[in-house]
Amino acid sequence: MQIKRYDALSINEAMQKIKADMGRDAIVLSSRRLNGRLEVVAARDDNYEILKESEVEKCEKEESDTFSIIRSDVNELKSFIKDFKKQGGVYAELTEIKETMSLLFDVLGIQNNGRISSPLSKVYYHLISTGVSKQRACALIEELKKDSRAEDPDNYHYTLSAVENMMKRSITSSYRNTGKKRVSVFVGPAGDGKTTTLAKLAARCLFGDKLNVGIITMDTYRIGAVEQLKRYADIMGVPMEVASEKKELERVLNKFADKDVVLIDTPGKSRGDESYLLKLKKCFTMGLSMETNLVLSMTSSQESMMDAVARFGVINYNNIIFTKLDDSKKFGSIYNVIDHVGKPVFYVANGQNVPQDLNKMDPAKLARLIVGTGIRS
Ligand SMILES: Nc1nc2c(ncn2[C@@H]2O[C@H](COP(=O)(O)OP(=O)(O)OP(=O)(O)O)[C@@H](O)[C@H]2O)c(=O)[nH]1
Ligand SMILES: [Mg+2]
Repeated sequence: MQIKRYDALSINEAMQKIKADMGRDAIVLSSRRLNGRLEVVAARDDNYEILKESEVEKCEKEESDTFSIIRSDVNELKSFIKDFKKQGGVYAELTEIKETMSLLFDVLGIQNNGRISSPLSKVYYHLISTGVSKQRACALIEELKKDSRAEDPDNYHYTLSAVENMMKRSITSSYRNTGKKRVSVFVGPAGDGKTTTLAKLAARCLFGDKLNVGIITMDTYRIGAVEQLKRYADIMGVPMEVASEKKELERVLNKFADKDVVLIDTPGKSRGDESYLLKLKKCFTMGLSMETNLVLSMTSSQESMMDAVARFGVINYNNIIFTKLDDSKKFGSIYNVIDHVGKPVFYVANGQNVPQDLNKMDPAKLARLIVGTGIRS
């Protein structure tokens, strides 16, 4: 085993030096700051492939020690980030730390048993290719390591289905305390598919469940919004009312007191109109039990989705509906969002056709969708 010490200004720079000097199989043993500079100790085992069985055990112990060192590095970096956030105006440093963490997650995810081609490493790469964040992919791999069969190189299929099951279990924990409500509200960023999804659900309640449906729109902002929903309501023969503020909303909700289901559409709000969200929140605090669906488009970037789940958190939404799955090839961001906010996903939309392009989802279907390549029943 070769062990070397590297001096650098940042972990990012140190990792580049290590990679260039010792190659991709090198692992970080320790790192510490000395007078503003960083000292990193890295190692590479040249004889890994010809290790005897007795040595493998020793090696695995060393490796798990290494991972705990890396894990402590990651924790250290996390606390750096917290401090930097407090200081503000340190975008460059944050970017560097983000890149460094990304590299560290790679080291954690790839270096399973020292073999880049191990089934766990393949699963790690697969998860990342679906859009699952490196941090979450690493956490799943760590969990997978508890299952010895998951490391069988001849049974990659088993390893993949094991990670799918783990994801299913993790998603299931977001489905606690859920229950259908009579009144359902649709909120979300502009153009993400609120009105279309509402129309699909209205048709499903009406024709599928034979329920008595009423529709309300609060979107008096966008030109043509009322007409858009009215067209759907007229085709289905469902009554529709318009309400732009709390009093009106109370009035039309009373009017729909006899309905089994009331669906409420709201205007799409993009960044920069936080006061509107507070106004919307006030509208919905009328002692009436209602569920709120946050509608998010799969065509949005991961950052935009995370931004939306944070901003609309003011409204305390109950569920998330992902739309435009037909316009996306990978679905890992669904897992990132669910894992982050812990809210259930009962529906996903995969097309513009009303009412057919809507799929009922559960944790098993979601996990299959994310790990696999599409919606299979
Ligand atoms: N490809 C695809 N397009 C969709 C889907 N859902 C909605 N759309 C389209 O996305 C566009 C916007 O949909 P809307 O339902 O009007 O979105 P919205 O969130 O109500 O928009 P605003 O009210 O303006 O905020 C329309 O052209 C829809 O046909 C979907 O699942 N897949
Ligand atoms: Mg709309």
